[in-house]
Amino acid sequence: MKVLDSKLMKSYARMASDGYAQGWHERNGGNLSYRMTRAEVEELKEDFHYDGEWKTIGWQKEEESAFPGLAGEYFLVSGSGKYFRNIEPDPEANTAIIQLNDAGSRYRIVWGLKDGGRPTSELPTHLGNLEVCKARDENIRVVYHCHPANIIALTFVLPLDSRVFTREIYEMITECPIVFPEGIGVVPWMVCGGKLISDATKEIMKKQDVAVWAHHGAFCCGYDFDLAFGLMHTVEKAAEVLVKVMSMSDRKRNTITPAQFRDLNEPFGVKINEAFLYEKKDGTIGQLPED
Ligand code: 2HA
Ligand code: ZN
Repeated sequence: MKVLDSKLMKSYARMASDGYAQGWHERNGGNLSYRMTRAEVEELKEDFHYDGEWKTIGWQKEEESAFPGLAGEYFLVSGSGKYFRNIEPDPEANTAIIQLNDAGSRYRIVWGLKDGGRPTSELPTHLGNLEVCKARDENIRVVYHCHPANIIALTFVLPLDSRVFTREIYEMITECPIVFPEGIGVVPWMVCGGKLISDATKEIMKKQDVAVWAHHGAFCCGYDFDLAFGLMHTVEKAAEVLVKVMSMSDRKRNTITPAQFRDLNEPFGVKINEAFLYEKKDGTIGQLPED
């Protein structure tokens, strides 16, 4: 089958357009990667070419940038400098399918980027995340990065602390702790595309499905495009409510209490991480547990 006719490419491109429609992908902002199943590779490989050069993965020395947990696997990724709004009209120019070598230390393009180019500048972060996510749950295949305005806005006013960020977001929409009971990790400002930010994000993704990058955007993972998009959408919607609340007051008159959050565990079959259910003294927004 042709990649362009596949359900995989159609779902990938639809997610790119949905993210663009949300306003999360100004210019070339954001990137999206998908770890293909064996069945998808089998179905599409008649459309692949295997004459591409094996290239090093990023900023690091080859031995430092190996992803052995992903050796030999195939990924559908967005292109560096490409615009999300152009993916659905022309996937072959704006995305690529890459294969990693047997050491997981180099990649080659087997499909796409037909007018030239490289995979996303955040490729090492995507592969690092996909590797740790696969190790904790083999079904996680999607890693998504975008620039949602309300999440970014909150990184200027909330303490850059995973507990505070998670708790404040949780209080905004009841569904939040059910959708991401392990909460949100927060990475302080760092140079994007670099090793430091990649390592920091990977540490978060070992346990959590969402990582906020201060003054930049967010990363999330999921089993499929619906879940990854839905997760980002949920976090950003809650962030929007919090921005509205903070625009009206620095204090909440009413909110969801820790005891009420615990009441969600049983009916929804989740175990909301207790680290986020600390007691607060009053309705002040952005309190640390030790405040
Ligand atoms: O331009 O979003 O973080 C792509 C990015 C880099
Ligand atoms: Zn970005």
